[in-house]
Amino acid sequence: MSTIGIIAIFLILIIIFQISRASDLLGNLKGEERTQDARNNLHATLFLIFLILGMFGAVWSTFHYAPLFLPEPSSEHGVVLRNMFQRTLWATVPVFIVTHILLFYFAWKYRKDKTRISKYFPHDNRLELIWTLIPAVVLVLLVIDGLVNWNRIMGPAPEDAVVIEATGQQFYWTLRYAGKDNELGRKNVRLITENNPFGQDWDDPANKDDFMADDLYLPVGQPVLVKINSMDVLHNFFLPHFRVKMDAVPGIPTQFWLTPTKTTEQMREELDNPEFDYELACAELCGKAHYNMKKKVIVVEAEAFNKWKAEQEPLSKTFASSIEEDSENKVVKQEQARDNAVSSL
Ligand SMILES: [Cu+2]
Repeated sequence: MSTIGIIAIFLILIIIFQISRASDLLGNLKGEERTQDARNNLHATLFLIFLILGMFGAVWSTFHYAPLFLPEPSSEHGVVLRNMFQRTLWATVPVFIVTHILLFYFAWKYRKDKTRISKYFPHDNRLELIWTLIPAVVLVLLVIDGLVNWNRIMGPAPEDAVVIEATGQQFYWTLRYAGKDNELGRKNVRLITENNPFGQDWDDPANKDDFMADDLYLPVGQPVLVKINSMDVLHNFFLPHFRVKMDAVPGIPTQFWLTPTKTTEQMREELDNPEFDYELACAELCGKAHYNMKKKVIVVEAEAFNKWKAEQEPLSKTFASSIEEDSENKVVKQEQARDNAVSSL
């Protein structure tokens, strides 16, 4: 279908080109001056056609693709962002429509005409003031709106927020939950091994209860703080249904917090789609398998969330034997170092 569309557009362009060439040749036969007039008229008419087709296309595509739009936001911040987006549209779309109608209409209306004389109109203070002040005020209001909401979303999360860490890597996300103490243990990239995927520092007691999860479990109605990292290149932690998105930058931790407002079950009912699942996706083209860098997001009632959380096995338990081995090695190394130091005295 789209191929046929492209071919059709291409053919229309060829036809327009041929018509303009034909009218040029025709003009040549009738003399130079007539040619110029014909060309001006043609261009002016094309401007009008472009305006009408463009406007029609914009409206048509909006309604045509409306079924693919995201459903209502599923988080408190999502609603804030959606409203902000709509306010921005209300401020900009009317301006876009009016200026474009004028742009193309004027190009048609004021095409070269020997009977009309241009008016010399170099400067008007009042006009300058109007078209500088109005956009300035509107933009300042939009920017303030954005800043206030940015600070709300990026600012410190409530004390009781569930703490989750998401690490992006070509091409998957790893999720670490803070466990019972609600505090993520210290980690160090140098400590990463097969048996220590996050590079957790086992000397930090906060690491004892941290656990890893396959799906992103979230409790409904409870704030969640997501701390975002990357191990290699730029990734982007994107929860489209919650309208949150944040870059994962190697070496620079980022974060945001959100409060989910609808469980997966509620969403399935609302959309009348028993297959529906929230999705975590990577929104930064990060390499060949970027498209595959996603995870299922499961939003459940707080009770079910706590039950799930209690069932998870801490990483310290999963890798208990290798942690012990490591700490023994450490003791041996320390002893060796001490012996060396003593013998060198
Ligand atoms: Cu990615």
